[in-house]
Amino acid sequence: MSFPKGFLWGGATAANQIEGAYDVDGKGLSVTDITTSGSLEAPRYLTYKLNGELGKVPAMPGAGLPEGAEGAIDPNSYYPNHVAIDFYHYYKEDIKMFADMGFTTFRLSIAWTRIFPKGDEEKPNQAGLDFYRKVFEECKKYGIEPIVTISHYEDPLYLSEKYNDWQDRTMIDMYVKYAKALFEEYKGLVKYWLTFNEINSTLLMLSAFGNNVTDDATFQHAYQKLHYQFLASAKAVKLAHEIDPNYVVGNMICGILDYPMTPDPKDVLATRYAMEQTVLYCGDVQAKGEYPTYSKRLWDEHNVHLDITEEDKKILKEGKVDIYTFSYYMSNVITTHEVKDKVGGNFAAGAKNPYLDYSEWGWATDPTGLQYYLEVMYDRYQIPMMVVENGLGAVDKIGEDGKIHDDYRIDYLAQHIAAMGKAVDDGVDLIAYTTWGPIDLVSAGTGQMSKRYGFIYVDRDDEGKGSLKRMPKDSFYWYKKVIASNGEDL
Ligand code: BGP
Repeated sequence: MSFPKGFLWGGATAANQIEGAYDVDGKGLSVTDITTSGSLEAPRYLTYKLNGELGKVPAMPGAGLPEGAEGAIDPNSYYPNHVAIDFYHYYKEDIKMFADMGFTTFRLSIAWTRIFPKGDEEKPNQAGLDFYRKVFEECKKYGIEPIVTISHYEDPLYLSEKYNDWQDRTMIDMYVKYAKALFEEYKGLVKYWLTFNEINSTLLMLSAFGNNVTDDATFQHAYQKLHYQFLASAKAVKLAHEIDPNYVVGNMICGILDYPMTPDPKDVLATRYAMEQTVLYCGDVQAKGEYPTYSKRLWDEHNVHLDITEEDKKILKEGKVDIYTFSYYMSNVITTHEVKDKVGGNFAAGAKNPYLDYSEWGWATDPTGLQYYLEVMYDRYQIPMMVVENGLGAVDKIGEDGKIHDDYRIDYLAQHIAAMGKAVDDGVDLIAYTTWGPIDLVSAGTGQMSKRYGFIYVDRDDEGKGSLKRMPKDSFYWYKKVIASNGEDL
């Protein structure tokens, strides 16, 4: 197994899940700032005000705020993203710890509302631009190459409400204005940009993980949102290359692999259809620059009508991504038959795979699936790839000796790195690997801190209590060794 010389090793984060400082230095409210905490058993809520009354609605796919409601912070609710792990003030210490592990890359997102607080301003908020410049300069001090996600589920609340979650073309202009400000500001400091984090989650969340959403209106909303995001992404790619030909721009897909539960041809076809809707549709538009032939079936299935103009098609063709990046945590099982053995958990409810183990959150551990995904998608798109999220969320305990022996995380990551190495040996042009959560952070799905991913433990619990003290786990020293050996010594 041999990772190429110069392969980028690091970890991935998102602004809303690490920074905190949700209302500092001019930052505006993003949708995550009105999202309460939840758990494996109970959903996170969006809190709002309607006719002067506070209310809340489950933050689930297809659920928006009630008509006329405005997102609002309920003083009696707890919002984990308001402080998160306070990376906003700890960034120097955290980046130093990443450097101590030997990171050569670090994936983070820029909070849109630090740059454009409401999203419709003409000029960017300089304090926001200044913060990320300091972060990137800190990375460069250690030879760490940033991979920057432009939008990681952090839409400005004002825009989200005004344009009903990307239901208006104006959102494209708002996004491109934001991306332009970043491309101009960080020229020479940043090389890698990702346009939208897990852009396919808009569809994935409707039909996978047991969320069996079926109403046409929700699918119309989802496909329309995606059409405008595809255009925004394509315009950003083209603009990036105009501003700095050295910029490399990628998409970012939530790479959930589906397997048929039985060899019944109906299950095999159903699995292909599931993959097309949840993973291939977005990857094809962004990496091939056009809607795939099966789009018509997907739209007809839910009576979806999109306003796709000839100009739109030209934009998509001209804005194909340079690299294909994705997150990989688990695989799923699809069947047309009755499911006897179900897996529970958040985002993972469905037929259980009898050949795989599952985490406390119901996510299957499937390193072979990662090798398979890499080889299938490289064959499909033939552009360089990055794995920009992969990790094990687990309940880590501090041992009697005051240390955290997370050998289960070492085992999970070692298997997945070995699988990537096999894909590389099979010819896949893989250029980077960033584990999800190099440092404990707020879970997107549940808002918990107790679903820990990090090589670094952060003293903060699900109720927001703790000193925020950082502490290396056993995996911290293991990953240092992996990086030093360029993936050889697992
Ligand atoms: C992905 C998101 C990340 C991260 C990850 C882990 O969907 O891109 O932001 O949250 O999921 O999921 P969770 O945090 O729910 O464990």
